[in-house]
Amino acid sequence: MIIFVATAVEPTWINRMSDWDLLLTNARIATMRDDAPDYGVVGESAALAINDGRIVWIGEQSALGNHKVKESRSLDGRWITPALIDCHTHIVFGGDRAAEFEQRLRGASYEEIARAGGGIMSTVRATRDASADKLFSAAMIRVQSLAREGVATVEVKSGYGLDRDTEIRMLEVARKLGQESAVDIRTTLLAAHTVPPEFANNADDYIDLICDELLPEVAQRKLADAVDGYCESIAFSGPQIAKLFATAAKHDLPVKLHADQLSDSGGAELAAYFGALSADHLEYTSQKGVKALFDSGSVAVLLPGAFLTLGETQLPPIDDLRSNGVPIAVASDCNPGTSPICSLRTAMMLASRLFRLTPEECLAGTTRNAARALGLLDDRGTLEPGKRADLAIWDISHPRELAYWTGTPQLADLMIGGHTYVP
Ligand code: DI6
Ligand code: FE
Repeated sequence: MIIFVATAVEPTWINRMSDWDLLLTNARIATMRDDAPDYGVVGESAALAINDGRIVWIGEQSALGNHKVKESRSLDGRWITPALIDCHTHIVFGGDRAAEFEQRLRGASYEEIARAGGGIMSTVRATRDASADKLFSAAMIRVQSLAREGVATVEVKSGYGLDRDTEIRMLEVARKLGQESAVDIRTTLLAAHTVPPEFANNADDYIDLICDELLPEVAQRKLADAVDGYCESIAFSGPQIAKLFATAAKHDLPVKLHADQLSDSGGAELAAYFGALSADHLEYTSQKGVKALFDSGSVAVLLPGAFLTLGETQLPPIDDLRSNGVPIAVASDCNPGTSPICSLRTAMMLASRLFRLTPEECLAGTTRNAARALGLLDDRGTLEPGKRADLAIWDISHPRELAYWTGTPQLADLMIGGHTYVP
């Protein structure tokens, strides 16, 4: 279909060489650009044009010039935001931990369960026992659930294998999730999630195995986009993580860190020292850690699902992060132990209820800052000409509703790379 849209003013940015594939009109648009106030809202009635999967024009409809478009669609006043990005998940795993959930409700602590051989290790056993097909089909259901809420990019960590074969299998399954759905899956090697039983009291040797064998293989086969670790007294020490990160750098892999979740272990400083994309959790991060994150440009990824599930009372240093200008992201941390929450909208709601992030901070945290936490801000996370046309189209009257409601089917359309995706 060829439609000629004729209006008075020439737009400032036009792809003059080609026609446009799709023009969305009569929209409200929240660009979420950080150089614009108030959600980066564009006028009262706005339009957005897409060509070759990229945004080519955004502006007030009255500024739209004459263009040949293959298809034009009126959004009847619906809102467009950047598609959401879940920048921290563990959605590939075997089994579940519902029985532990009951034990915890009866009074057992996370640490007690872990020391009795449950906790992460029970998921490690179930994951080692699961076939790739089984891991894939269970994880695909989680990807689809996230996409039904407007999520177009999901980061997926390994870390429930803790041996060469299972860690590789988890990453292969994660890569396949990306191949078999339009959702973009970014994979992270988290072999340093906890010390496996085979290396009990010998965490150094396990780190050596990761650095000498697993990480080089993963890098060579391009199975991971980043490397993560868990810096905590129950997992790995600062020097052990430093060795891991130095090895990641040698293989040109960016790093991120589970930092200061249960105690101030200097995780934020360590992440910053290595120029990490992000430091995640941060409940116990000090002011020094916050300053270090600002200096390194790392994103603070807040995970209110784990905070809630663990019954944590120590809040991350939100005011310090804000006043120091550290970009804040929000993610689901979906995992069977500490955040059985496969819903980014729920994480947004929890971030505002538990951490008092404003709805705008929650949306920036699942778009612009989540993209930055994955090293993807040049490509997505805000609505700007040149960026990938990953759009969430909502039946809402204002984007503040996105951190307010949960469980309501407000997503009218999810576009990934310029194409509607129905999960
Ligand atoms: N921090 C967490 O909250 C999860 N991993 C991590 O490093 C816990 C994972 C689990 O309990 O299965
Ligand atoms: Fe996590």
